[in-house]
Amino acid sequence: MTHDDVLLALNETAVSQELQTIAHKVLQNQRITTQDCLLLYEQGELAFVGALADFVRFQKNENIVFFNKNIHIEPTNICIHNCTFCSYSKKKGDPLCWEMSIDEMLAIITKIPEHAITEVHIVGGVHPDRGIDFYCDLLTAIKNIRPSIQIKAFTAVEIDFMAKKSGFFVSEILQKLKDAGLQTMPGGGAEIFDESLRKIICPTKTSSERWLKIHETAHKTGIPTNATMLYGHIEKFEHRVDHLNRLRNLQDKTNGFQAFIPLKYKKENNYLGIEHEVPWSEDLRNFAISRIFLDNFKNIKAYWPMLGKELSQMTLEFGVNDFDGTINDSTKIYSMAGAEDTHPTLTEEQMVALIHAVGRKAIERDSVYNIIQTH
Ligand code: V47
Ligand code: SF4
Repeated sequence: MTHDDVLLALNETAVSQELQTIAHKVLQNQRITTQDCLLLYEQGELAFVGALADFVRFQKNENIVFFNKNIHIEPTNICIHNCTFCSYSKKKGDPLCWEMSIDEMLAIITKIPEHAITEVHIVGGVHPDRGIDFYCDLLTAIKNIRPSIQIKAFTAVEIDFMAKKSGFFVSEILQKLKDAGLQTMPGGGAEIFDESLRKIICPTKTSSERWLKIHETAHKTGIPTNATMLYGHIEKFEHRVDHLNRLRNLQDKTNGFQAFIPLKYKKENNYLGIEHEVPWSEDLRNFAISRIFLDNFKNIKAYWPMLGKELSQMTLEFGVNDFDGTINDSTKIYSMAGAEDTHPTLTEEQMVALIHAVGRKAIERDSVYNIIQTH
C-alpha cells in the first residue's frame, strides 16, 4: 500500500482520533510508543493494522519476499527443562525420546544433494550430558563434509547450558562455536519476557535478562541472530508490548537481529491446558502490529510449518516479507504440538508459486540475506 492508499483507507474507516494519530506517525516514519502499541492491540481492527503494516513492509522491503532452502535437524528431545507449553521434550528413558549421534546427523545432510539446501538449522532439547565439546565437534564435522553449508544453530537456552556446564563465559562459548562454523543463531527460547509469566510457562528456563544478554553477546561476537515471541497462551496484550519493546531496545543498541518471528502457541500434547488456540485473525493482527512497532527490524518472518501454508500466505498482506525455508519432515516441535501439517515440506517451486500468487517477487536468500536467486 502506498501512503495515499493508506490515507484513503483511513478516511473510509471509522477509527478513533487516537488511532488516527498513530496512523499518521507510522505514515511519517515516526516511531510509535509502547502506549500506541497497546492501543493497536486493544482497538486496532484487522484491516486498519493490516494497512499500516503493509505500508511499513513496503517501505522496508518493497515487493520482495525472501525464502531460504534449509533443513532442520533436532539432535535430541531430551531436555533438562520443564516448559509447560512444550509438547516435544522428554526425559531420558522415555520411549518417545531420541538422541542422534554426530554420524546420524551427518547422514541426514549427506543424503541431501549439495544444491538443494544452503543452510542447516540445528535446535533441540537441552541434553544434560552434551556440552560445548560435543557441539563444536558436530559443527566441525558438518563443515568437513559440506564446507559451503551455512549453520544456524542453538537457542540462547542451549548456549546458556553450554556455558554453565563448562564454566566458560558465554562470550567464550560463542567464539568457540563461531570458530567451529556457527554462522547465525535462531530466535527460540525467548517465549514471553514477562518474569511472572515465565514462572508459569517455563520456570527453570534461562531468564529474559540472560536471553537478551546472550543475544547481545552474540551480536558483539559477529553472530547475527533472530528473535521470537511465543503468543496465544496466557499472555495479555501488555505482555506482548513489553516483549516487543525489550527487543526493539536491544536492536537499537546492537542492530544484530536479522528477523522477528512470532510463534503461535499450539495446544496439543502439553501441560499448559489452554483450550483454544487464538483465531487466525489474531495471528494476522499480531504479525501486523509487530511489523509496525519493530521499526528497527528489517524482516518479519512467518514460520510456515506452524501456521500452515494458506495462513502463512495471508501473513504476506500483514507485514511479513520472509518465509522460513523449504523444510523436510524432521521438524517435530510443531507436529508434536498439533500443527495440521505433520510432514511439513515445500519444494522451491511451491514456495515461489505461493509468493507469486500474491503478486510479490520471490528471492532466495542465504543465512545472512545475501541474494542467491530472484524468481
Ligand atoms: O522456543 C515450543 C516454540 C521454539 C511450542 O530463528 C512452541 O529462524 C508453539 O524458535 N507451540 C523453538 N511453539 C523454535 C524456534 C524457531 C522456529 C523456526 C525458525 C526460527 C528461527 C526459530 O518453539 C521455542 C518455543 O517458543 N515452541 N513448543 C508449542 N507448543
Ligand atoms: Fe526444553 Fe525447549 Fe521444550 Fe523448554 S521448550 S522443555 S527448553 S525443548
